[in-house]
Amino acid sequence: MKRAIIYGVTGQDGSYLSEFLLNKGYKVYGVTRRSSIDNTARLHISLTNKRFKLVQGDVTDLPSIYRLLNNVQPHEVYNLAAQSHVGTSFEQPTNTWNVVAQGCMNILETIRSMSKRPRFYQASSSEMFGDSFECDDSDCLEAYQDEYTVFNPQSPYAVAKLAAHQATTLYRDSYGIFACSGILFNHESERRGENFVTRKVTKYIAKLHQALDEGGDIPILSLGNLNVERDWGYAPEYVEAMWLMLQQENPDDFVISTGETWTIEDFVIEAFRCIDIYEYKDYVKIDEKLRRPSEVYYLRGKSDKAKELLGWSPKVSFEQLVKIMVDHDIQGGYGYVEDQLSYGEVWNN
Ligand code: NAP
Ligand code: G4F
Repeated sequence: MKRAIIYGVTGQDGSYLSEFLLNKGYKVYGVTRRSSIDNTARLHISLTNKRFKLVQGDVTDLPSIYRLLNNVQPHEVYNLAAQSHVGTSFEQPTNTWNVVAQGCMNILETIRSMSKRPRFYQASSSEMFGDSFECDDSDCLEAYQDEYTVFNPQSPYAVAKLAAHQATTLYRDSYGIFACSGILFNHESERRGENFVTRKVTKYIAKLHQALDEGGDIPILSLGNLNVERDWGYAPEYVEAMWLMLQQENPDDFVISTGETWTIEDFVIEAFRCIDIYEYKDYVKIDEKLRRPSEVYYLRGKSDKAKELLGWSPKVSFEQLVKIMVDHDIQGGYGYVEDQLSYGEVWNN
């Protein structure tokens, strides 16, 4: 039976990836850091599977990584662990660096020291492109980023992600480690963290819907820059691409994206439309404090390489994505089943 370790298993992608790998027949070791309160809500499905084990660990703690990898002898290691909020990285730059850059280096160094080395996936980000893009036409109407676009990071998060990305390439080229970086563009879902803009909007829509339905106070939504453009896909589809990268004959890096770009305002309009409101401006205020010191204004990924070599392409449209998230938040909860909790016990490695 194939064994995989997932760092960052309690996050949006980690939870979907664990379900994906369990469905493929893997034994999955999901690493969770110590928390004062239960943080396994997104794992409500994986926790019911006997092939899923929660393990305590932290990517900033080299000895625990060394012990876990040597005890489990995994076939694949996925590093999804991160302080992944770009805005927060301006407030906590050194913590972001330690988790994202040092954390990746700690895993790579452990893999380098092993006689039977697992394959390694690094969660790289379209944020690394910063303000860079490519143009195929002179008007540059369809600017995009792909595997050949130069990186020019615009936040402490993106600087740390780029360090991890380049370390992954270096360890692949220098030591022959089977290491792949997925340069993933924004991907969202009903499990998205609540302080990312899409989920913040859909959670608000659910609150507004309830207030309008039940006659309570009308809440106001505070947002920052609405003109920024993002390429938003659906997270469960993106975790399949991570796995596909590690099944290739040779390790490589891939851009994973939808190829479409939308403004934050487009997302807001579409989310309000889901509850039949066609003028959002009555409900939204712009808060200058939510703007970032430095912004990434335009992201649109070209994932032709992934389509050709991995056979991967996205299926869920922008409109479907917004509807999935809004409907979920209106219904509320994760469908969490209380008696599944017993498997949540942490295995001390
Ligand atoms: P997420 O929901 O924020 O999950 C991040 C995970 O990392 C959580 O499980 C978190 O644990 C864990 N973590 C944080 N610090 C850690 C530490 N010191 N040691 C071990 N684990 C730690 O992020 P996501 O959206 O699933 O994204 C997954 C990865 O892809 C991240 O690396 C992110 O930067 C990258 N990425 C995401 C996107 C996107 O659009 N979602 C795009 C490109 C790249 P807690 O639950 O304890 O906080
Ligand atoms: O949802 P966001 O916080 O995501 P961002 O910054 O694009 O980062 C996400 O995607 C990256 C991939 O490109 C990942 F690497 C990263 O880990 C994360 O998953 O913000 C999206 C945009 C930004 O331009 C931000 O300035 O929305 C703008 N925005 C406007 N108002 C807001 C808000 N963002 C947040 N979080 N909250 C607001 O109120």
